[in-house]
Amino acid sequence: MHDLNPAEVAQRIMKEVKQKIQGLNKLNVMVLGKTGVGKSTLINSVFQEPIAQTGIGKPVTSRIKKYEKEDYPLSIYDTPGLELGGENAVDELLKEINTILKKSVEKNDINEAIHCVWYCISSTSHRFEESEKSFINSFITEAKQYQIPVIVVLTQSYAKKDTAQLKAEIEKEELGIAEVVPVLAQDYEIDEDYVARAFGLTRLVDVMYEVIPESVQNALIAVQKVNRQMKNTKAQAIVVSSASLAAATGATPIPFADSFLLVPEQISMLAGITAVYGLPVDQATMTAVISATIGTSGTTVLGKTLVSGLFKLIPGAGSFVGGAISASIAAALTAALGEAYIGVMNMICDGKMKADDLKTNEGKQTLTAMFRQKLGRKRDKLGKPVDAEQF
Ligand SMILES: Nc1nc2c(ncn2[C@@H]2O[C@H](COP(=O)(O)OP(=O)(O)OP(=O)(O)O)[C@@H](O)[C@H]2O)c(=O)[nH]1
Ligand SMILES: [Mg+2]
Repeated sequence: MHDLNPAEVAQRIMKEVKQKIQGLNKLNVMVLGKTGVGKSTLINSVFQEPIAQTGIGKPVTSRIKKYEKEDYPLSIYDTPGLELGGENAVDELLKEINTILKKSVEKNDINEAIHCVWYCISSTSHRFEESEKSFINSFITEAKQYQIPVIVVLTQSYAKKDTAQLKAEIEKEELGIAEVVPVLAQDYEIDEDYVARAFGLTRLVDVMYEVIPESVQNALIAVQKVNRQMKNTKAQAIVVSSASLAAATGATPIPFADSFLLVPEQISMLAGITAVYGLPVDQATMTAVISATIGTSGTTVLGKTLVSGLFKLIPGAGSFVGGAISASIAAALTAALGEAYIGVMNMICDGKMKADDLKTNEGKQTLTAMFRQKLGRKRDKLGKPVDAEQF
């Protein structure tokens, strides 16, 4: 059982990635706003999986559709094609919204409750229309009662001055909105020479993180694709705790041949990080990750590979005595592996690399070099870097 090869380890990791994602509570967001303001564009720009684009929305009511995907911790309630004209139609819609909000919290299930409402207003409308004001006013009372935060998103904000004015006008009303967040979800071509760049989505995700229940924060980190800092911070926290767990394992001097004892912490760490970034990493890619770091070939025993000299790269590893792996070496190896993997995740997010590239020699060399560089960092006993580098 001790001769785990990279493919087997990778298989375990992939299983654990799935479990970690399934273990997340489901984040439920309701998106309101008139037709054409950019709700779908916003949803598809913020979240990793284009669920509102490809998913077939299930009609919840005549005007509200719910989008979700199996084994994915996100659902979106959307109001496609909504017009705010006609008293009756508006009253009817308000009733539907309130019923959904009410029902969602009355189930007393975090996976069913609506955690946040985005009310979208297009910045191009220039003014806060009376109809929108009374509409927000009507459902915000209800939402407050169920402690559901409402964020007003000013979409299509390519003219910053107009947007700032509209934001101030809305804030003046003191409607009880969590925040008014201006965004441009996608770059907007004003003319051939001038393109307004997308902005504001990071802020939107930050505001959401603050107002949603703590128990769905991890789902938000995983499903959003615009706030990298949020993912990096979470991934870094996973590395720190895995490294200190590994230190605890390594603290009892164990023979080198047994250093595969580190594996469970590392498996859990790589799985956790993979879930945080939400990138499509398959088993073959994960095998390559293992091979390029703590293992070298399909037959290498992870423990033995450690013996083969990696620890020489670790500052202070000379203190290693009598065929035992010290707590600090265990922590350093784990931390370096995690940091290198975070580095790769970021390269993939930046488009500098594809997950598939890790299967090529060049990709593996990039990762190996990154791992070695991380091994060379100065750390405390629990694997926490003491230098200024970010990860
Ligand atoms: N460039 C750019 N175009 C946008 C942006 N937001 C919306 N649009 C455009 O505005 C149009 C309407 O956007 P949608 O996202 O379909 O609007 P919607 O609110 O979902 O509309 P309904 O589904 O009809 O309620 C589309 O042509 C989008 O491409 C943006 O941030 N940047
Ligand atoms: Mg739409």
